[in-house]
Amino acid sequence: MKTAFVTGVLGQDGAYLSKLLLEKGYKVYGAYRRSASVNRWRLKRLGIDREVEMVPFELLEYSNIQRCIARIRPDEFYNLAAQSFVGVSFEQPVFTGEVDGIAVARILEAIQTVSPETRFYQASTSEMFGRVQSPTQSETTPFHPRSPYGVAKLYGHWITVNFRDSFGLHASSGILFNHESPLRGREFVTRKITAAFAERVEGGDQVLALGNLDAERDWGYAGDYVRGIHQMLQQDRPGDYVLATGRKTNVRAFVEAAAAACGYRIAWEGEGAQTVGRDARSGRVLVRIDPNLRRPAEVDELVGDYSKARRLLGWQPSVSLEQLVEMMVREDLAALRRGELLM
Ligand code: NDP
Ligand code: GDR
Repeated sequence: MKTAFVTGVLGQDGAYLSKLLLEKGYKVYGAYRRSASVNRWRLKRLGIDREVEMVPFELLEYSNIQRCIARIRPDEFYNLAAQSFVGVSFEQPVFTGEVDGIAVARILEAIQTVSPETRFYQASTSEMFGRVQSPTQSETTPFHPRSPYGVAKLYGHWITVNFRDSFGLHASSGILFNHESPLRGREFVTRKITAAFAERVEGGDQVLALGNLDAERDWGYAGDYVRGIHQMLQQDRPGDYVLATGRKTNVRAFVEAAAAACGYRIAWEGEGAQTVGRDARSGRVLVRIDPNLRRPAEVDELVGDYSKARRLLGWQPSVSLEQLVEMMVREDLAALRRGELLM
């Protein structure tokens, strides 16, 4: 039986990847950080909370990382844990640098020392491209990160490449564009939007406050992306791969799609910070702008070129943006109708 060690197991990708690995017959060790209230809602939602062996794990503590790896000596190590919120990284640049950057070196150092046969995956990101220099971004596009998060992840990416080149580790980096799902955290804009509209339908009266409506992202479905992550570690040779859909959409259009899935049509009025989105039928304000939600430096547009992954991994996305929005709204509504609070 193959063994996999998944950091960030309680996050969106950790949950989907663990489910996939269990289906493939792996023994899955799920690494989580200790806290007063550990929340396994995603694993429960996928029905796998009893199947994953949970391991307390802290990215900031080298001895803890080394002990875990020495004890388990996993065939595959997926490093998904991170301070993953770009906005927060402007408030916590040093912490983000430690967790998303330096910690990757800790893990690689520990693997090299106690389990050099372990295959390693690093969760890199399209945020490393930042101020984009070409219409689409691939593995060869130059990087120019625009946030402390992007800068920290760039260190994580290069240290992965470096340990591969220097010590021959089977270490791969997945440069993943935004991927979403019903299990996405509510602080990210897609889920913030679908959850807000679902709550409206169920009688809520909160106006949805957003920052920059013009940002363009390449949004895919997380379930597709974890398939690609797993495939990267099944290759004879390690490498770096972009996973994306090749299509970009702005935040405004995502709002309209989520509203439509809930039976609303948005009528926009005003400019910039004065923009509001009304329900075209009743005239009620559904969306407003909160300038505090804008970032000190923004990534205006991203759209990925995943041809390398298609060619070498046979990977391609299977869920369109319309299907994704529909799926997220449907699950949010279903959870509310079961009487659950949206997480
Ligand atoms: P989430 O934020 O949902 O999950 C991240 C997990 O990391 C959380 O469970 C968190 O624990 C854990 N974590 C944070 N800090 C530590 C720490 N110091 N020690 C141990 N665990 C820690 O992220 P996603 O699942 O969306 O993303 C997975 C990875 O992929 C991240 O590295 C992210 O940066 C990267 N990525 C994500 C993309 C996306 O669109 N989703 C795109 C590209 C890259 P807790 O539950 O306690 O908060
Ligand atoms: P991102 O995702 O920063 O791309 O990082 P997020 O959903 O936070 O933002 C996407 C875009 O929407 C704009 N935006 C808002 N964002 C949030 N969170 N809240 C708002 O109210 C809001 N209004 C507008 C943002 O400015 C941005 O342009 C995600 C994370 O998963 C990272 O970990 C990952 O690496 C990248 O995707 C790829």
